[in-house]
Amino acid sequence: MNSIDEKLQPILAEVIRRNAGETEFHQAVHEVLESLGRVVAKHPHYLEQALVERICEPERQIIFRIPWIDDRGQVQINRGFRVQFNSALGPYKGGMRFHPSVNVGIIKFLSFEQTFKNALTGMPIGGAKGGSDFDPKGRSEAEIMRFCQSLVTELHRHVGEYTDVPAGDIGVGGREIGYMFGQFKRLTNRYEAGVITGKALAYGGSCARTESTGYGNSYFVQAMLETRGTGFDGRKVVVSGSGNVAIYTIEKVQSFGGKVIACSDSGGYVLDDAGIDLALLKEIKEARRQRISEYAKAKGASARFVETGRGSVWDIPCEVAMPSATQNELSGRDAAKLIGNGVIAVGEGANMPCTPEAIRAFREAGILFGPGKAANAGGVTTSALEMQQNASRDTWTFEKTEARLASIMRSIHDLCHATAEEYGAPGDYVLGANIAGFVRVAEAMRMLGVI
Ligand code: NDP
Ligand code: 2IT
Repeated sequence: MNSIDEKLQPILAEVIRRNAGETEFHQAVHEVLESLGRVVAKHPHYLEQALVERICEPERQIIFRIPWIDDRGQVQINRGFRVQFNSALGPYKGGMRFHPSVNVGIIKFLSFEQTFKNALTGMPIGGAKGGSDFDPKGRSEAEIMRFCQSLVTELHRHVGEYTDVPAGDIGVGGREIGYMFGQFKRLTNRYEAGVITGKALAYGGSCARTESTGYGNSYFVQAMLETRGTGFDGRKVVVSGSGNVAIYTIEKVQSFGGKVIACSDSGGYVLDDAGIDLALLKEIKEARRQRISEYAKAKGASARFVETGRGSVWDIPCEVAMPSATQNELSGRDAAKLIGNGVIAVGEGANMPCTPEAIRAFREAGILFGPGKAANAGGVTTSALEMQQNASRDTWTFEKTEARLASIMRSIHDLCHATAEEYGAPGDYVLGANIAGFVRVAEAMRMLGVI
């Protein structure tokens, strides 16, 4: 289950050599290649025309300087990235991340994952990701705006409705999308709504885009639970993070009857045995933009805050775990703890939140495990629905948009499930997602010739 076919080993070796030090990218490629042994054994033609080698090499990588002036009049320099990984299925598509940890290896792993995720949705979108090492924490509204404007002053040359369509990710929400679209519109003198997604409803956004990643992961986990004749009702759930994905995961899980007892941010986690008070969480995170510790302060004795370093959110006993913060946030040790505490399902809301050791532990223990490229595909799915609405100059209702999201999440689940079965690994969603995503991209690439 966990070794790479010998025909594929040289491809991983070359990826490691060519992308030295980019450990997250190596990790993501390793996981996909591990799944492909069964495909090339059954269909050796995928080894022809350096197809797998080409799938592991980004089509284009853009790195640029972002100069901007802070509120004290000092010049600040950040680095901007856009990795346009694969456009076999449609224009490049994927979010922008603002976080001090961003580097080319992280953006490369994210855009590689995005390529297969987008293929799984069945929508006509290729894979990309971008961002900057800019840290939005503690920055004023005016600084955020100037930074976004400077970033787009370069990025606008590389994006477009038919070329590459950015969106949000960590540190990039509705506010930043607005500033980026505004600068794009000004520089190009075009009201090209389809150049970016995650827009507000006031200027071409889609209903349910804000909610879609968290809602989508909840639908995916619900579908996995149904394969074992059960659901969320009455179950204890732990969600990590307290950003966009986490908040709307909590909202949907609660509506399914699950009880979310904890969530977190980089400073620590809060445990609320009565169930997370979503209105308070939204007020603290979306309106006041404060730390999660404020939640426990507001709740007094009924909630507990545990600082990072003094414990992990994964120590809390639960039946469903939904990591929704960042890559490699759930270790092999955390997985062992969750399994010991009786977890039955894990849905990755974040991209690659579980380490390879954690994934191995979950798979070996027979835990239902929804990998990010399938489970968190609801966000980009709704982005593609936003692009459809923009292209047809139409606006759909929330109900219609959410119904399409729910039905696409069901199709992604069923595709991964059926593919795992077809390749002799029933219930293995990692294998199913990697193979199904690969086959869609590879088939299109074969038809397009060596490009
Ligand atoms: P947000 O910026 O809204 O929230 C991120 C949350 O994760 C915050 O609570 C943040 O805490 C925490 N976090 C981020 N980095 C770290 C870190 N290094 N250590 C500990 N905690 C951290 O981002 P999103 O909710 O949009 O994204 C969360 C995850 O979901 C990411 O992996 C993203 O790639 C993925 N994703 C997002 C989609 C979307 O549509 N937005 C779609 C699919 C996947 P703090 O505020 O303290 O930094
Ligand atoms: O990781 C992701 O899928 C996203 N951040 C959303 C990408 C998008 O284009 O909506």
